Amino acid sequence: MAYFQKEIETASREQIRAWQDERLVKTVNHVWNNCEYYRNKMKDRGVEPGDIRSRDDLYKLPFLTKDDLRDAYPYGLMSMPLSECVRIQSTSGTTGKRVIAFYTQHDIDLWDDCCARAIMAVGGTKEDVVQVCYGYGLFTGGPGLNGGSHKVGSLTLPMSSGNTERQLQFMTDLGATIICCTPSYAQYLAESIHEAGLRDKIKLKAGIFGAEAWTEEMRRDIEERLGIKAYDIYGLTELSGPGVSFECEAQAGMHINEDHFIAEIIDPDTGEVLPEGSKGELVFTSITKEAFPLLRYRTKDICVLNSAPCSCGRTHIRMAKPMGRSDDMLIVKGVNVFPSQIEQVLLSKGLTSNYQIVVDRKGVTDSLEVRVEMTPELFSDTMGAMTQKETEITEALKAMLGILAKVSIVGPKSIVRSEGKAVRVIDKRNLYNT
Ligand code: DLL
Repeated sequence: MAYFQKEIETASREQIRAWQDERLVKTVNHVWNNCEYYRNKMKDRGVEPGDIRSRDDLYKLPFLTKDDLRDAYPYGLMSMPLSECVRIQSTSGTTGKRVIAFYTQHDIDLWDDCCARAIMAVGGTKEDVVQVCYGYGLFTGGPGLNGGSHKVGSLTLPMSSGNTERQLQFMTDLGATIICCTPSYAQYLAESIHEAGLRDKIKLKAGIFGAEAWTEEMRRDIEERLGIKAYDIYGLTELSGPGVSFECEAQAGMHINEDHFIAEIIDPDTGEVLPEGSKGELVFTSITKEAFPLLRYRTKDICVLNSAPCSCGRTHIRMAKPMGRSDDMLIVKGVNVFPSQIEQVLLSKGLTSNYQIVVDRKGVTDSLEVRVEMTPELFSDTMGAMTQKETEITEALKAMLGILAKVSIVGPKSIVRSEGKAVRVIDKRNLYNT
């Protein structure tokens, strides 16, 4: 069993708790003294640094939302002088104004440690060749895993996203053993490897996939097609990037780096803190960041926490795969629909995860269409068999969602492949509003 920082990763729960108590108090004082935005937010809530003596007092602090971050753009949440900052990263801004996160060198060091833990948890060592095909640049995926891979001492291939032909060339010529990319791009790569007849030429043993929601069905599909173990990694730009949590060999939830982040689960409607094991919105407090600390940041990701001991020996609490963001949830005909539920049905019925969900509205009636690509096996079948498959999926979706969806099986390769985060939903109702 190999760890990057064994003493920290396997520390007792009491020790983790002690770090959290001490570091939370320090962070609260740090933002109070150095950031007017936080000071005002705390004053509005009637809280002073002296009121926060341990993590039991966390609930007293106000929540921070993405709107606060946009409001404070670009420097409002800075808690260090700009001269101490050495890097920015940024969100894509697809759901509104960009958010910029700032880092001191110390912040980057700790972030790299988190990613190094993730790489070693999947069996990575300095003997490995790590191919990073997350985007480099403002997106955190490339820089984060790159930094982690350097710390482990692995040979790092800083490929960035896209240019699939070149990815395959480096993968085979340099014998990459660990690949890091979005799960949707991993599927695209698997497809391309298969088509190019390179399956016997690759040496991959593990993949570190994250940045978007993906199902257990998709994991099995990737593992089978690439002959690897597929591990999940989670993070968000606001908190540093990938490596906030990561999966170990047990593949049973992602260990949150609790010496850097305190996690809470809240009821997204009332803000009430829920007991461990409840499903709700994940809220994070960073306790070691200098430039851009976040207190009680609402991620909008819906998941469950579990502090039961893990067979890997790590003691840090685990989070289940987020089942999607509360803002990814579609309301169709008044019913809540998560794209991940649809993906689960499609894969369980032997279809691909190349799918698109189209929501429209005629008058006052919503419609839901699921377009999914046929597999080569289905392709060779008769039209009758395809229609039968469509009916079978329609019924399975009805059972899962409670509403009727029109299922269209479309030709292979007719749905655009993604090199980063996949775009699964086309909500034409929103298009009419803009
Ligand atoms: O996606 C950081 C990242 C890069 C994570 C590479 C993992 C690997 P953002 O672009 O700011 O940052 O998006 C953050 O993506 O709130 C989740 O909704 C979603 N997300 C990230 N990882 C996962 C995951 C990066 N493993 C948002 N499973 C988060 C499900 C994920 N959703």
